[in-house]
Amino acid sequence: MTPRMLKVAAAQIGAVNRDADKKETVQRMVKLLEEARSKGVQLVVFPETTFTTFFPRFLFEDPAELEKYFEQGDDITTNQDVKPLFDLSRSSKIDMYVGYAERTDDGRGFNTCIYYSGQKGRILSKYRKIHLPGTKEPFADPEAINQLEKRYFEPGNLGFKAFRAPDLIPGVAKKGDIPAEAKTIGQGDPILGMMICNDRRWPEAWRMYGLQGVELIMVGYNTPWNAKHLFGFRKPMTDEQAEAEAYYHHKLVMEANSYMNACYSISAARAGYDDGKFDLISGSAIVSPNGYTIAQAKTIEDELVTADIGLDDCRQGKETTFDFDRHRRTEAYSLITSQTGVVEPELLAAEVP
Ligand code: CDV
Repeated sequence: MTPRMLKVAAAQIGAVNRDADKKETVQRMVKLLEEARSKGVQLVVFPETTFTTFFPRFLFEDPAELEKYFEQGDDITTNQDVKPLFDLSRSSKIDMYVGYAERTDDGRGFNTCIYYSGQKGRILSKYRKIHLPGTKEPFADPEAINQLEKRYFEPGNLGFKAFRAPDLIPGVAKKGDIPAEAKTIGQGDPILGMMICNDRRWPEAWRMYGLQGVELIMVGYNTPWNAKHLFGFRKPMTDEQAEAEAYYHHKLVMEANSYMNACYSISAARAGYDDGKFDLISGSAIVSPNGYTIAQAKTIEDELVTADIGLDDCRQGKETTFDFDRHRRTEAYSLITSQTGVVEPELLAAEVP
């Protein structure tokens, strides 16, 4: 059997200010893609809403101003400002995950990412963020950092759909090579899944992909470390503690969920201090199916984080501890899809016999 090896990268992007020129930001992405090409990388993951600053932190009174942060149309790959990135992906034959704010042809707004196949020269898959954090209305406190994703985006309507990426690994099994009744775990073109930022904190999202045999999850993110109104004020913290905790939670969910679904993951941050004051963690990372971080960003700037990964390593978990077929007990999981919020057991009587 062909060893299913891949060289992959997270392309972390540092600060992008509110008034940044989109063409210049795309040039920063192009530079990272050129570095990826020089290192023989086959697949690059860029962050959430990569082309602009993370605009949902602002309230826009002028719709025309808001629109500058969206990419218009169902297929953005020929939009003038961003086209150079897709042209380079195609000429270099490097596949990409890219996040952006999508304004559809019929005027709807989504927080979206696409998987663009540099091999095929077209979009292979699209995902729209399902777990939108934050609020619709700004916080009353004028000092608060807002997260108005519920105002600007609809929850994603494309589900969690895994897909196979063709031509990334030569010589793998194709349809017809293996009898239909044979167990085909760990063969064929790589099975990929996409999430966006807050989705990575929800085990349901990972399990949806896990159930489709996913081998590599890609996630772009914008995570502030000091948005107190958003995270709550449960205990006083120094800035150092708040920052350390935001990193800890990011690493925790990437490692734990990669392990529990026996898949690799790549996470790519929009990092740094936008406008010199809006903090975002870095921590772009590549995690193994055993839950170990095998490569991680060292800076809060533009940085390419690379690793060689062997997709066959997913088999150990998928065939043993997390062989879902043998060990899952769906008859005990009905609350997960029938109930959204928490329903606690009733309060106890004053005296419990
Ligand atoms: N862009 C995000 O989805 N950010 C959230 C923050 C706001 C909690 C995150 O989960 O990182």
